[in-house]
Amino acid sequence: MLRLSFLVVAMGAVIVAGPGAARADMTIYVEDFEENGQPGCDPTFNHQFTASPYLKPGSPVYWELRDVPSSPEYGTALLLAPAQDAISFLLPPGQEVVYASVDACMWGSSSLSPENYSVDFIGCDGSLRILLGSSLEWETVEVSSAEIGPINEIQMRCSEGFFDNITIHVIPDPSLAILLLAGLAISCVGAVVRPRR
Ligand SMILES: [Ca+2]
Ligand SMILES: [Ca+2]
Repeated sequence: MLRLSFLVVAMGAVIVAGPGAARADMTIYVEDFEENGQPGCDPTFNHQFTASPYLKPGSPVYWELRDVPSSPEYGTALLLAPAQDAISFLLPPGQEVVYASVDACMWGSSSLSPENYSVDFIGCDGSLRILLGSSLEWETVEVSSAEIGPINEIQMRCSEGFFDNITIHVIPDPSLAILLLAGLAISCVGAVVRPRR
């Protein structure tokens, strides 16, 4: 019976904690554009570089991993000048992204086409677009799954600017965890009520 009580408490903990809260089974991945001390991409993040949809057709696509001269603390960062990077996540099955953030430092005028300097977070239940400033200072933009559902993709675009420290918080899919615990609880109840010989 002690074992059954533990399982019921564990199930309650999973339900109460919900997505987004800090928890022991959360994994944090950061794309810092460095691998083994060299410029490089993290294999968890799948980058797809295309033309920005907010520039006229035929505009060049240029991206590069390079140091940020004015911000050595960022090390290597991603320069888009101009381009769009659509990032999806290569995660094990049964995982979901409950939080995402991006550091960005823009320059150049965004007055003609503000949407060309933006980050889109695409979730299962909606999306969020954040327009970036052009102040030459780093800013952090973020979203949680409470706003748009589990996050599937991040789209970053600009005519001239750096992006770095793309961060995601990943947890086991809560519905799968609850199903698993429910299955365990049922088998445990079966063991408890089974008549002894
Ligand atoms: Ca970096
Ligand atoms: Ca890295």
